[in-house]
Amino acid sequence: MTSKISIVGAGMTGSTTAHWLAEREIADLVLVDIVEGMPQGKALDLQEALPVVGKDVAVIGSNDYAATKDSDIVIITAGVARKPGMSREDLLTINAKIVSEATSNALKYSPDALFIVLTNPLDTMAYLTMKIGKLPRERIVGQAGILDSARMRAFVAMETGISVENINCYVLGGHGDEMVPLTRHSNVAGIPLREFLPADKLEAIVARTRKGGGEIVNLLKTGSAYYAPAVAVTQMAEAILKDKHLVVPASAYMDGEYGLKDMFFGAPVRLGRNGLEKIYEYQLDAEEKSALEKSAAAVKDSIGVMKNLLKM
Ligand code: TXD
Repeated sequence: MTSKISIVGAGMTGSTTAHWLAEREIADLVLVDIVEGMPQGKALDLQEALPVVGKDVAVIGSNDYAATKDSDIVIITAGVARKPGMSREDLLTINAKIVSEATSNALKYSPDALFIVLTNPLDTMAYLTMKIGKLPRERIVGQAGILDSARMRAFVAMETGISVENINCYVLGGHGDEMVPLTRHSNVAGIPLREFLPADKLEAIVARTRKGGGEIVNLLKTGSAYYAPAVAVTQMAEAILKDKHLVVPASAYMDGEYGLKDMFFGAPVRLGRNGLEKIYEYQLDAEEKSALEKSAAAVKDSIGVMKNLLKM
C-alpha cells in the first residue's frame, strides 16, 4: 500500500475502524493504544484474517507512536466512552487530556497528516485537536454527521420497508442530543420525507435519531456504539485518500458559515486528498435556524468549559 492510516485508541471503535478499512484495501494500518499487547494482538488477529478475504494490507499494533511515522491520516478514537446515564459532555475532563496527548504525539511522527477525530464530546475534541496541533482547518474534521444521518436513514428504512440505498437523510449541528435532523432536506428516492411519512412518525424518527447514541449505550450497558461510527469514519478516510470530493455531513471548523465562528459544528463538507475542501450552507427556514442555534449554543458551552479547564 502507498497510503498509511494510523488509528489512536484500539478499543471498540478504533479496532472496528481498522476492520472496515482493511476490507477496503486502501491503506496500511497502525493501531496505537496505551494498553500493552492489546493493539499488537488485535492487529495480528486482523492481519491473519486478511488472507481469507484476499486483502493485502499491513496491520501493525503498537504502544509507541514511532510506528505511526509518515501517516497520511491519523484517526483519534482514544478516550473513555459513555456509560448509561452519562452525556457526551461528561467525558470532557478525561478525554481532553487524552486527545491533547494523542495529537501532539501523532504530529511528532506525521507532521503533515490529516486528522479525523471521533473521541467525545466530538465537536469540542475536534476543536482541541486543531488548537493543540496548530492545524489549518483543512487538515482536521470530526466524525459525527455520517453516523447521525445513517441512524436516521436506518430508522426510515425500518419504518417504510424501502432499501436504505433509496433513503437520503441529512443531520446538521453538534454531535449531541440537540443535533438537527433536517426532514425538509431528506428524501426517499427523491420524494421529500415529509410527503412520505405522516408527521407523527417523522417526529418519532427525529427524536430517536437525536438519542440514537444513548439508545445503544443503554442497551450495551458497558461502552457505546462502534460498528456504525467506525464505518462512518472509514467512508471519510476513503473519500480523502481517493480524492473523491465527496460531500458528507461532518464536524468542521466554522469561520462564518451558518453565522458561526471559532467552533466545530456539523455541516455538509466536501472531502478530498487535501482534507476539508469546502463547507456547504443549506438555506434554512426559521424553525431550522432556531434548532441550529440551540445546538450551536450547546457546543459553544462545551468548548467554553474545556477552555476554562485547560486555561486555553
Ligand atoms: O461517532 C463518534 N464520534 C463516536 C465517538 C462514536 C463512538 C465512540 N465515540 C467516542 O470514541 C466515545 O465516546 C469515546 O470517547 C471514544 C472511544 O470509544 P470506544 O467505544 O472505542 O471506547 P473504548 O473501547 O473504551 O476504547 C478507547 C480506547 C481504549 O482501548 C483505551 O485504552 C484507549 O482508548 N486509550 C488511549 N489510547 C492511546 N492513548 C491514550 N492516552 C489513551 N487513553 C485511552
